[in-house]
Amino acid sequence: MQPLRDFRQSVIYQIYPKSFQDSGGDGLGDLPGVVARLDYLAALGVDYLWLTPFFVSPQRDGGYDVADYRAVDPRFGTMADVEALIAGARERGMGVMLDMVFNHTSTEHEWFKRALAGEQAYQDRYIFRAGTPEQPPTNWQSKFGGPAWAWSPEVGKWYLHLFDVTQADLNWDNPAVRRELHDVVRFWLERGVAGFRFDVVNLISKPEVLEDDLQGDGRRFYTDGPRVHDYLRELSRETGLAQAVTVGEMSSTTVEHCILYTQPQRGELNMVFNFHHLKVDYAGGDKWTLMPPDFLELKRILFGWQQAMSDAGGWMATFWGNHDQPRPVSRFGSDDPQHRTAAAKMLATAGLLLRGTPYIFQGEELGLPNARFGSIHDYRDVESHNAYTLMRERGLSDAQALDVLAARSRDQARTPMRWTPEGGFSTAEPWLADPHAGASGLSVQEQLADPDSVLQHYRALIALHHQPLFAYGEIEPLLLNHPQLFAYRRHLEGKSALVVCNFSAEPVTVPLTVSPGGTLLLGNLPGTAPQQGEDLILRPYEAVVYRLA
Ligand code: TEU
Repeated sequence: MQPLRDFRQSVIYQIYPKSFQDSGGDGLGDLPGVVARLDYLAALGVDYLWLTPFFVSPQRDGGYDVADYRAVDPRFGTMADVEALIAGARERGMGVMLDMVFNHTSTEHEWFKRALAGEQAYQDRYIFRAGTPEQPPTNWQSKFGGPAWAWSPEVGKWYLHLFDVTQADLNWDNPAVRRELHDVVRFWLERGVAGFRFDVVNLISKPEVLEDDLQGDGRRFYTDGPRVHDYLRELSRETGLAQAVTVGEMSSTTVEHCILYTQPQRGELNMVFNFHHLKVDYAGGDKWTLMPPDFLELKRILFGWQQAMSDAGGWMATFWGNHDQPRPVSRFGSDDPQHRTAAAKMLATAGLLLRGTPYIFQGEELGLPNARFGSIHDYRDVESHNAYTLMRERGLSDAQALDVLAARSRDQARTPMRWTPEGGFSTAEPWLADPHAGASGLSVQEQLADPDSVLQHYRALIALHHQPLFAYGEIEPLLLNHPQLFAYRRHLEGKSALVVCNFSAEPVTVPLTVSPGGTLLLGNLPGTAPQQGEDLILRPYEAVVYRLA
C-alpha cells in the first residue's frame, strides 16, 4: 500500500458528517454515508479526510460537546463503520484525521457527572471555584456570549466554560486528565487513524490565579497559556503522535506562538489554523457587526503570517472556511450569479497555492454560497441563537438580525452537501434545510459533467499543489498595496511560478511583467488573459497561474 503523502504536499478535506451524506434515511448525515462517497473524494485528489467529532454527544454544539471520546454516537454509526472508513480511505491512498476536543467535555460526560456527585477527584478534572451564586470568580465571557462561569447548585461551586454552559473546561494541570487524554489518542492511533485536529488546543493551559480582565473578556489570560507548549510536547511524546499528521486550531493566537507550535524540532504539532484573516470583515472586531472585508488588511495578515512562518521554519494550515465560517465565495468573492463560478475558482487559486497545507471544507469545491433563512427557527446552531438573542436585545429588528445571520452564522457552512440537482443528501427532511434546493449548477453531479465548473478547477489546483514547487517552494508576496490584486510567486530550486488573482468585478491591468516565455499553467476563465504588450489585463474575478521561464 502506498505511503500517505507528506503533510506539506497534501491537501486536506474537511467533512462535517452530520451534513455530508445520510445513508440511514433519518435526515442526519452518518459514517456509512462518508464511506459511500470515498470514490468521489479520491477522484478529487485529496490526501486526508478530517472529520468533525462523531463521538457520543448531546449535540448541543455540533458534537464539540463530547460525552465519550472512545465511543461513536449511534446517530453517526458504529465502531465498525469507523474501521470501514479508515480502511476504505487508506485503500484509496487517503488518511483519516479525527477531531479531538480536549479543552472541554460535555457536562454529560461521566467525569463531570461524578464531579457533580461530589467526587473530589473528578471535580479536580475541571475548573471549579468556590464562591456564592451571586458572584462568579472572574468577569470572563464565554465565546458564545454571556458569562464563562456557571453555578452548580449540586456542588455549591462555579465551573468554567469558555464555550457553551454544557461544555465544561478541563483542568490540564491535573496529570490524571492528561493521562486520560493521552490514552484517547493512543486508542484511535491503534485503530489506524492517520492524524488529528486538536480543537482550540491553545486554550488548555489556564493561569494558576484566575483574575478579572479589566481590558477584555479574559482571553488574554488563557490564550496560548503558560504551559501549553509543555503539554503539547508531552502529548506528542507520550502518544507517539510524531507518526501522525497533526493540526492545532489556535483561537486568537499569535504568530510567535504558532512558530513555536510548528517548528519541527520542537515536537509539538505539524501545523496550525489561525483565524486573524477571517476577521477582516468584523467591524470593531465584532463578528456580528458587518463590514465589507478589508482587502489590504487581508493580504497584510495572510502574507505576513506566510512570510514569518516560512522564515522561522513553521507551517501553516491555509483555508478560507470551515464548519464555523460562512461560505467564502459570498464573503470574499461574489455570489452574484454572473460572477459566482469565476469568483469561487479565483478564491481557490489564491488559497490552494499559498505556502502551507490547504484545507477544503465540504461544498467549497462547488462554490456553494450563503443563503438567507427566513426565520430564526430555521437555524440550528447554539451560537446563532445566542447571537440572535443578543442582537435583538441590542435593538436590531428580526429582519436586521436575520441579515446578519445570513452573512455570519455557522449554519451557512453546515447546510447539506449537494450531490444531485435535487440535493441527494437524504431521502428524509434534512436536520438543517438545504437552501439551494432546485438551484442549477450547485451539485457534484452537474459539476462533474462541466469541464469549466468550480469542482473541476479544484481538482486541477489540488494536482498543482502536489507538485514540489507549490508544496515546498518559498513564497514571494507581490502587490501588497494593490486594491484588487492578490499576487505572489513561488520559487524552488531555480523554478518559479506566478499566481495573480483579481478579487474585483472590474477588469484590472496587472502591473507586473510576466516575463516572456512564461507558460500559463491554469486559468479560471475561458481562453487566456488578454495582454497589451507585456501587461496582463485580468477580467473580473480572473485568476492565472504561470510557470515562469
Ligand atoms: O471553534 C473554536 C472557536 O474559536 C470558535 O468559537 C470560532 O471562533 C467561532 O465558532 C467562529 O464563529 C472550535 C470548533 O471549531 C467549534 O465548532 C466549537 O463550537 C468550539 O471550538 C468549541 O468546541
